[in-house]
Amino acid sequence: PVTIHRGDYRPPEWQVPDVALDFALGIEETRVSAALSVQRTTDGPAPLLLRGDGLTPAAVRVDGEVWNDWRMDGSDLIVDLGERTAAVVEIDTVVNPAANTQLMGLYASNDMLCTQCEAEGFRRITFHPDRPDVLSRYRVRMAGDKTRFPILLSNGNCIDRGEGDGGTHWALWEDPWPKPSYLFALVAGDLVANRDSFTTMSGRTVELGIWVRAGDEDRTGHAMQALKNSMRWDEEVYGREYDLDLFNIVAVGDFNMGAMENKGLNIFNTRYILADPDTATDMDYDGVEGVVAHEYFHNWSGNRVTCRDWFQLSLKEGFTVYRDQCFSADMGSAAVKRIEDVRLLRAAQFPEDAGPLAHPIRPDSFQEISNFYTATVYNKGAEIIRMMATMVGPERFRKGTDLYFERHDGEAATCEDFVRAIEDGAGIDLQQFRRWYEQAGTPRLKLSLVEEAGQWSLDIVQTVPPTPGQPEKQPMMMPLRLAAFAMDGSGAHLADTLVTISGATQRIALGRFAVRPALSVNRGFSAPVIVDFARAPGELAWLAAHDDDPFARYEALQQLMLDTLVAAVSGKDRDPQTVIDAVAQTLSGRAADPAFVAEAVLLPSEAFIGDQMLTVDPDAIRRERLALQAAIGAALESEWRAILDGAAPPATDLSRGAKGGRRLRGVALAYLAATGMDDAAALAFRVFSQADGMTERQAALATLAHGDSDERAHALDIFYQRYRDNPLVLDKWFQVQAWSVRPDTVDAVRALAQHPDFTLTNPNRVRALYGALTGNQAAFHQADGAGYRLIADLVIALDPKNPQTAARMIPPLGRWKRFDERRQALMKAELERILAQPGLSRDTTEQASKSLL
Ligand code: B3K
Ligand code: ZN
Repeated sequence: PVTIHRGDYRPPEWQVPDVALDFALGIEETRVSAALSVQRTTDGPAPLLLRGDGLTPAAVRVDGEVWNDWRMDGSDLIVDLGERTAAVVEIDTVVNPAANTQLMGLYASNDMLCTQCEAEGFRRITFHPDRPDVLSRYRVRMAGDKTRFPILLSNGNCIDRGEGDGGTHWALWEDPWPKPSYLFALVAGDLVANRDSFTTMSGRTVELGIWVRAGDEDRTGHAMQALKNSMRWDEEVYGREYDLDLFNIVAVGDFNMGAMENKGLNIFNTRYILADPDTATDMDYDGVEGVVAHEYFHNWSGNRVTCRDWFQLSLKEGFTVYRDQCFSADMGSAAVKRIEDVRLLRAAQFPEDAGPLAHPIRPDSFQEISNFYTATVYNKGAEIIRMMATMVGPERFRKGTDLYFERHDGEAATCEDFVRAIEDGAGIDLQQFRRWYEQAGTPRLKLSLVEEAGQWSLDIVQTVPPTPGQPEKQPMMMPLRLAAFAMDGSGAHLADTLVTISGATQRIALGRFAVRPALSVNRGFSAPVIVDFARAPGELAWLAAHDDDPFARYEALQQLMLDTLVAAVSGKDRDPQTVIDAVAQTLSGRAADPAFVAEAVLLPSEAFIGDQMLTVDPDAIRRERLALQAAIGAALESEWRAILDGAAPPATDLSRGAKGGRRLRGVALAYLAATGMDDAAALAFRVFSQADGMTERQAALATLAHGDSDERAHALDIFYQRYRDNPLVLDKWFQVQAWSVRPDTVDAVRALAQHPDFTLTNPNRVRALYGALTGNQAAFHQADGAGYRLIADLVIALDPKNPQTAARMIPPLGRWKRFDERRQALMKAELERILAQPGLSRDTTEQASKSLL
């Protein structure tokens, strides 16, 4: 495979100011005629390189004449235009959407046609430079059968439509905004819309449409509200107004990712559009809101200002994730949102940064760009933007982003452009801060408190670990929010303070305290780092109860739980009483903020416990975590029962209080069930049966799925019969079984893969079953290697159909270095078995071979 390097970037030799596309639509055969008006940017002649993937040119014309000066270079088309500086190049291609199982380019999903072009899918529709720094105005004509495709959509505005021969009709769409090919979209199918409108800050009316299959329209209300809220929020917080008269969203059932921000025509995984109380959990609702916002925000951070090349992906993704995080924080509880974001970062990004696939948020090289839509580029990328915002404060950050949009509107920009705009607009020197774009690896801050004559200071030693290709690291610049409290009742207090860390070692004065102060550090997770700071359980418990920052209270309780669990796993006796008391104390505040309490009292995940250990022992972690869960469940039984005794808020009530109440009930049920009490299964079954919505129903089902009661089988059956025709809910049925802590889960997953409702052609279903398994640490790492084998079998079977989704299943196998020798050997053997497959995709080859290093 060819490795592409960031340093090799060269500007395009040809620009394509205009693209005209003509589609004759068919599920099994779609004919595409493309007319590219090209303009040379170089002084002398240069061949026109048009990328293709799986295409054959049926005809090539230049300025209306049949043209023979072209050749294929692999799958690309090279057209020799001689001395010409401009030309209209016309190319005809034919594609088969029904056979497109990769779900890149033009494909069929449930009898409709849709596209996915980011990053390099446009070249599967027609020949084109297909690089993000080539921006064009698009004019799209499409024609097709009226009954099969009553709805014809593309980017921009529909400027004409009419009837054709033989029961066909056509539509002509024009997008006035120049865009890169990855933002092109087309949809044709039998769809119905939830329509609404939005009046922008300057008084323009925008027609909004959310397009779904007939029968699903009643489940689009939440997405529509989220869209309107996002549009208003971007005006108020960033001064960004929508720029077309039309904004359409289409939901499709088969989709590789969450959604796609195509200009004026977002295409979504149904999972992030459809929601009603009977079928979607509160978390699903939040997912819809967050992804709708994310894609909408891309209209400015991504579309109006796009990326120069794919190494700059975090320019649009990191910034847009940061924007959607702030939006969701504003719509709900900021503290809970921050906890969720940090939990995700630790679960998905920290392991990536610590493993063989570690890369900077702006990678230096890749073989297949699809492999770089990672938690690092997205979520660590968002943390980097957040740090800049934290260091300069909201007003100055806004000046920086205003300058960024003003300078680069209509351009394909770089991460460097963004940093410079923040420097100039906000007035800050980010020279050293740029290392966050260059260096991979999670920085570690080792902290110690020192005292001299009653004056206390904090000593910080910063290290950035070596990562593949980067043996030596320089210290990073980061904002660290801290506070210090006297636990002796003297009232001495260092109030919330923001310091900038930049050295390998640094000392920070905390002030005068009679005894060692309780330090609250990295408040709000101001920097995406690992803090290494030994603290007594009593100090952590005190902070969990008294810190004035809710995120810091959460962190203190988590650290206390983590210390207790790690000690237990390492065979040290650690009395759970401090944890139990701290949980009880936190629970006493549940009336004020049940959502926060529900998050705070959850035990750290098995994977996160494993991340604290040199060699992960999945079985001991499972055992000790369940034991602590049972101890807390039993000790606080009356609290948990009291939470469950009250009536559940009606499922249609989506207020913060109601959602928080339901979340806490789910946690209470899990704690009670963990005790193995006689009535636990009956209790969970009662919650399951009485549930008036999916949040309670799924929580109860997941709890039952861990055990082996009769109620378990009964509930799974009821759930299946009730929802077998609803793909998104059926995903949950697969998922809860793959999450189970039962010892036979790997066998269960293997059996479920043979279930008539399981299919490899739907990425949601694959993730629901196999993705859940890789998230189930003790099951995936089952000592005999059966979990590894199952995932490798999946990758091998899926790769020929959908390499992008197959390759995404590999990273869990790449974490072998963290496990014992036996497991290491088993994991590596599976990676090698994958690599030995003939005809393996570039996606899977890159992930599997890098995972072995
Ligand atoms: N920009 C899309 C990513 C799609 C990439 C698929 N290989 C989703 C998003 O981040 O909004
Ligand atoms: Zn995005």
